[in-house]
Amino acid sequence: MSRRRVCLFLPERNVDALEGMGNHALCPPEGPRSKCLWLAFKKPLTVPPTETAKEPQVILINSSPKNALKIFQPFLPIAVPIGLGCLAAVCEEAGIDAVYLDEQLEEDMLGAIEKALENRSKPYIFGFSVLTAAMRAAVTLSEQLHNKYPDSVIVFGGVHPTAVPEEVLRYSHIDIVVRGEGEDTLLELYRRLKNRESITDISGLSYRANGKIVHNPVEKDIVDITKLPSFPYHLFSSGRYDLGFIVTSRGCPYNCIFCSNRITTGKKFRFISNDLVIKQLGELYEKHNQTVFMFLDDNFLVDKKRLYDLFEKIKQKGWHKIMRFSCQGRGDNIDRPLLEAMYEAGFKNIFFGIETASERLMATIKKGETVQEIVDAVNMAKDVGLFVSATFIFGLPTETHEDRMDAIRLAKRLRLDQVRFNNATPYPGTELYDIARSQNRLMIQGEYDNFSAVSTFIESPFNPVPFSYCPPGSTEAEIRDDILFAYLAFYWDYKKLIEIFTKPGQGAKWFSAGSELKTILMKVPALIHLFSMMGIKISQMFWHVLSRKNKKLKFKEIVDVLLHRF
Ligand code: B12
Ligand code: SF4
Repeated sequence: MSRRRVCLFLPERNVDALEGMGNHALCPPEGPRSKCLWLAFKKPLTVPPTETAKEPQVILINSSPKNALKIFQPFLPIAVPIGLGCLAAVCEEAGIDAVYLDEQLEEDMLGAIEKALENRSKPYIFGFSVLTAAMRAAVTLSEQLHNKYPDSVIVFGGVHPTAVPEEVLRYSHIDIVVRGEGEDTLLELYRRLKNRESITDISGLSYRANGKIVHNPVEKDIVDITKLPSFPYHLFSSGRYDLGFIVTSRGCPYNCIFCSNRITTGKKFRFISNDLVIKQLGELYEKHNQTVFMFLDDNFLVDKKRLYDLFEKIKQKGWHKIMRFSCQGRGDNIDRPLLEAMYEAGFKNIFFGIETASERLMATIKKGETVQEIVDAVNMAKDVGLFVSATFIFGLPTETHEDRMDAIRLAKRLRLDQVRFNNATPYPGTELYDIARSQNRLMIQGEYDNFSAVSTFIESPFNPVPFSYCPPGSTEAEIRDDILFAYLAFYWDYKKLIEIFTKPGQGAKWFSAGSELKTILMKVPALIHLFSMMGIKISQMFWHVLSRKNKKLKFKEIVDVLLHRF
């Protein structure tokens, strides 16, 4: 029985007759012969039908730019690539022996892949997990892999490819984009490629066919996360990752204009069972010695019933005495009884996205809550005894210098424990992106190389990263100075600085020089470098004010900060 050979892009056409031609006639015009997915799997197809064809080898790659956190790199734990982990879990469950590699860990990624593939035979499916900041790294590596293994299939997934599949498929070496949550799609894609079946009708897939980019509609927009396997922490237990995290839900019903969360995980809030949460915490405690956990859910506090039940389960285990938890939440989801119950269950840290002190801006960014609601929530959390971290965003549409000064005053007044001041970044797929573009103020450098919400803080003073958006009425230099001024105003307090060093596990894990003396001592050179760089950046800010290059930030405001009068 012979199997029909099909071009995966155009399954209705029999391609037997085309074999031996220089360029596959059915391939997209820009694609050379090696771009043809059918030819990619040609070798196994030519084995006699009685022999079993070789299974494709899946290689999942977490893309990451080198030295992503710049001067802060030595002080931050390496985060487990959660999306890749979720895909790994379903591969394991389905019996697919996939390879997992993380660019955050490898000095020579290409070499690491070659090594991993030494005893694994073709055909290869390379799956890249890509955030916006990692797009350049992903394009570079995938191109190298395509050149080295021209008969492989290259698949991109994650928030960036989901937001801009068309742009991603501009690169002729990238064959497929998987849009949205990838568990079901990856398994289906694997099954079809393995069985030499057409992939053209897979939900949520984008690909090139006949010179055009086709976007298959998404039939089922979300994955049923209650049916997913447990997160595969064992795959990340090399000691290099921070395993103190758990994700218990997906989806966010809100509409914040700067946020790209909904692009992949959708608006419907869904959560896994509390029994599974307890099972995962138990595994992390017993097998991986973890006691400090961050609940990395977009919106942990949405469903109170599930929370009270979870708190009870944690207490029944006695873990509230030995573990410490943190989570992020919205002010409008919080009330005092909830905070007290959290605290009792071991939740000692909470993180809020405050974003702004201006009700006008809060409406502009469509957060769906008021500044007052967040202020009330922060005050309650402080009263209950929680360690409170928060972020503000500088450079929002219509924002003024005064709005930014108000935000700094609010951060100080609220007695927040840790604060981060980010620069507004119009990530693709967000409403802020559309606003920036409509204002003709979207600045994309290279392959989104300048899309970093934390660039002002982490960049070197000698190599500043140009902003991707700057609202009318403010200059980039003014916003950058205001961000540095905000950090100075907030952290010009020896108690806060001491706390950063003495309580490294505290807060949102934004900075840790280590908890043991030996680790801290080893980081002394990096600390000196960090302090010098921060010192230079703050001096630059001073100089802009003194030389009147920046006329908005006042010398008096700096003096007030230094004298603790701001
Ligand atoms: C937890 C979290 C973190 C954690 C851990 C991140 C990590 N390593 O995964 C920490 C705190 C470290 C972090 C840091 C940052 N984060 Co973050 N983070 C999140 C958050 C809230 C949840 C991530 C998560 O668990 N997602 C759940 C999984 C299931 O979704 P997923 O990762 O998208 O993966 C699914 C699909 O995309 C798809 N998929 C993914 N890869 C692939 C690959 C293939 C081959 C296929 C087929 C499918 C596929 O299938 C997966 C499973 O369903 C997301 C928001 C969100 N909801 O995603 C933001 C988010 C990813 N972070 C974001 C940002 C910007 C950052 C930072 C740059 C911080 C900052 N403010 O500047 C840093 C840098 C991170 C880095 N290493 O590059 C942005 C990314 C925006 C963008 N367009 O790139 C997001 C979307 C939030 C936002 N503000 O909009 N983050
Ligand atoms: S910022 Fe938070 S509340 Fe707003 S859309 Fe994103 S996840 Fe939801």
